Amino acid sequence: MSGGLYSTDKREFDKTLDLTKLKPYGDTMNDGKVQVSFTLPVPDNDKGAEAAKLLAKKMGLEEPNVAHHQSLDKNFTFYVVYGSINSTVDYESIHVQTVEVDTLSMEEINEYIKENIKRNIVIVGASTGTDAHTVGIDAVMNMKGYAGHYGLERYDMIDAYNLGSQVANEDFIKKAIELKADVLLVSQTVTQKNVHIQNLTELVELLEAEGIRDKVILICGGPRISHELAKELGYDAGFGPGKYADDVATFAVTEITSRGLK
Ligand code: B12
Repeated sequence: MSGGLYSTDKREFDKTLDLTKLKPYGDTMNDGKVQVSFTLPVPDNDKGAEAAKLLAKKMGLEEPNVAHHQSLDKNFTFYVVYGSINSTVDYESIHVQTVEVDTLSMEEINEYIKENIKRNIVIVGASTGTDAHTVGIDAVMNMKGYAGHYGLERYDMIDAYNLGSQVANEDFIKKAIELKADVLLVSQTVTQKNVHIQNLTELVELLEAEGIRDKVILICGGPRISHELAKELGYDAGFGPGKYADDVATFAVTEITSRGLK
């Protein structure tokens, strides 16, 4: 499968593809094949496999087939089930809110700051609330970076402070004020019972109460964070998987200049 499927010549590529009725692709166009995996709290036996199949049917899978089952423990079994779905979506009518800036390289960002902001900018980041996951915020901030993208600590024109994890919103704000932060980065990984929403919302409320919400660029990120959700919660931007320090820094520096915060 190539990117050509999604280009304008898509109908030349495959005459049966209708992007207004998009279905999963397994082996042939429009076969609707999907794979789901889950764990059931039952022993690994035929009855468990039948339960997995019935559940897959209830999820809307036609002709489900338990392709893999593996005992995790005496009373827990992991299943992989294949099947087809009939549902379609209209790909042509989908509009997604995304951060619309062309990502600059580290060198270009340093240059941009020198030319347009004319001083080092201060970025303070943390995993807040009870969240103990540090890998995401480290990926963005640590000197060594992640997946071939250097982290913010390596940028000459950025003073980056990574406060680590489980930082209370109040402490985060206190530190941000002390360090005269231009940009705040918040990482949220755990989403159980919507704790990320509560945490993120509380931070915005506290920043507003301190009267500094408008004076900083506020950015959140994490595996379940989209730009759309971030905007909804009162953030300037949100970044999820596949986004790195250069994406965040590009947004931050261009936003600082366009909002006249220098
Ligand atoms: C490692 C890990 C842990 C480690 C964390 C160690 C550490 N120092 O970070 C430990 C063992 C401590 C842990 C604990 C828990 N974990 Co955990 N953990 C993971 C795991 C395996 C990997 C997460 C990770 O490091 N990803 C790699 C990073 C690079 O990806 P990322 O965070 O998405 O970051 C990228 C982007 O999202 C973005 N980004 C992230 N943050 C930010 C911030 C900004 C500002 C920006 C711009 C971008 C950005 O940039 C990054 C690079 O692209 C995931 C499962 C998985 N495979 O994803 C579960 C997972 C996240 N954990 C989970 C859970 C449930 C827990 C616990 C509650 C388990 C428990 N019952 O105790 C505890 C919670 C502890 C707590 N108080 O927070 C669940 C979360 C489910 C949910 N929907 O909430 C997951 C998904 C596992 C699962 N399938 O159940 N965990």
